[in-house]
Amino acid sequence: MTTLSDKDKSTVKALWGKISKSADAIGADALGRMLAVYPQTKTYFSHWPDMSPGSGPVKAHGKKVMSGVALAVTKIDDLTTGLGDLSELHAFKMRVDPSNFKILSHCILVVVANMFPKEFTPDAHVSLDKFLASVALALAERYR
Ligand code: HNI
Repeated sequence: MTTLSDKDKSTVKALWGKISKSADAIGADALGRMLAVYPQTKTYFSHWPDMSPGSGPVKAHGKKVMSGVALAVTKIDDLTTGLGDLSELHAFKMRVDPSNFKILSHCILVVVANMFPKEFTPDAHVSLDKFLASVALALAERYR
């Protein structure tokens, strides 16, 4: 597993400072893409009236997901502890297969690259990718 260096942490915090005002839009687009591109992820949201990109539930849940990412940025020094409660919820309440965390992480990366091409430098790309992989790993922690 990749550990986040001090440089990764400062790069992610600086990037987050530039993009967090668009967190809701990033979340909505990333979640909409996840459901459209990886339809196996739709099983968890079958109670929604509309799972298509831009729908009300997709926007609302995208916002929730990004509040989790915002929390992760504040807990970047200890993601396992910081995301422990969220991991527990996904494991035992929502029962989300942890392989899906990597899928959503990928979609978030794609959306940030798409919405912030100037900020998405190679350095920012590496550190954000490592950070999202660490978030996915921390969310998978309470499954056993
Ligand atoms: Ni996730 C609820 C954060 C990935 C399915 N999810 C949440 C909540 C947050 C959150 C925050 C609200 C918790 C609460 O009620 O207190 N989810 C995150 C983060 C990621 C993630 C940070 C990864 C980056 N969640 C996923 C994935 C799936 C998923 C990949 C399924 C494919 N999440 C859910 C479901 C709920 C949920 C289902 C409950 C929704 C609801 O309406 O109660």
